[in-house]
Amino acid sequence: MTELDSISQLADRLLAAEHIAGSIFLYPHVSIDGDALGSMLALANALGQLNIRVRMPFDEEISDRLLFLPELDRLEPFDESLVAELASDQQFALLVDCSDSGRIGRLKALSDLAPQIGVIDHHVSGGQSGFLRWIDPTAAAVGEMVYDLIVELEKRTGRSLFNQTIGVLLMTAIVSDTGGFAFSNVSARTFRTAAALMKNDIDLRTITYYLFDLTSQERMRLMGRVFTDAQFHYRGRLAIALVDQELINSCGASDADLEGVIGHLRNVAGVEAAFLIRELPGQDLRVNIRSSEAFNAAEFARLFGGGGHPRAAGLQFEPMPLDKAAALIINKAGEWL
Ligand SMILES: [Mn+2]
Repeated sequence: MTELDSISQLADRLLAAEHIAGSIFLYPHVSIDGDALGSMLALANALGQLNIRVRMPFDEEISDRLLFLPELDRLEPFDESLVAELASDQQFALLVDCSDSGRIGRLKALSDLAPQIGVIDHHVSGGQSGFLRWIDPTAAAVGEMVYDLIVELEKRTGRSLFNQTIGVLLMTAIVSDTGGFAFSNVSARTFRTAAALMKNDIDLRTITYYLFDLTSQERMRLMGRVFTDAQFHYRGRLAIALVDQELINSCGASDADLEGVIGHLRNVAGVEAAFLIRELPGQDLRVNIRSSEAFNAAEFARLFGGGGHPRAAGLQFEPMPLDKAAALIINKAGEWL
């Protein structure tokens, strides 16, 4: 099936919803990000303008970085006790930014009951959920695909659907998945889509501030301590930072405040592999790895039962002193560098 067929069939199904009892349910992946949330809410806004009923049961805490988004009040708090009642109103389930209902958490119990399932996603690999699958790995974000889908809906209905709300939501989706137009997934299409969205009077700086720059005193203190104490080995080719719960607590910070730390370690000139070893609240240790092309982080992680991508991977250790875990990592990595 070609791209054109996929988008066309999905548009057909969405527009048919008006004449079928019940609502369309949208499902983002767990650990929701700006792309999944922005794309989902934008599509819901467009469909709402066409009198197509959309519901978004929601089962997560939204990160501070996404609380600036419009239309968050359209999300419905989900509880397993609501499954039967919600299912009776569900005519179509659409997975957004994921292609496997195994990635939507507890909501799978509800999506499994849908008479039909569809998928809109840009990840290469993934599961096989859904009979209507539109997967475009060339899209930097699902936000680009939802933009095309809304254009298609405009063509078919003769209605004008883009507005500032959709603009902010889709721009957030794209900015989020491209690191602010900085990653290698950015294409000419990404900029064409962004240029079209900008016509809706978008405040790009507000989006980038919340997504990337917003910080807190606690997080700033924690990062200061972590960077000050980071160790470098093998003439600066390996960077490693250790974080225990006591350090996090003494800064008044939380585990989530370590987001981004590992990227900074990897960015240090000369570093080929960076490791962040943190103690989790249950005393297990989590190791995040970021590397340059010279060091395959996923293969390294697999040595210890972990996994991931070639340049970003992770593994977990049973409770043990941080120093001991660091020695294991440093010694093994030394054989690779
Ligand atoms: Mn995405």
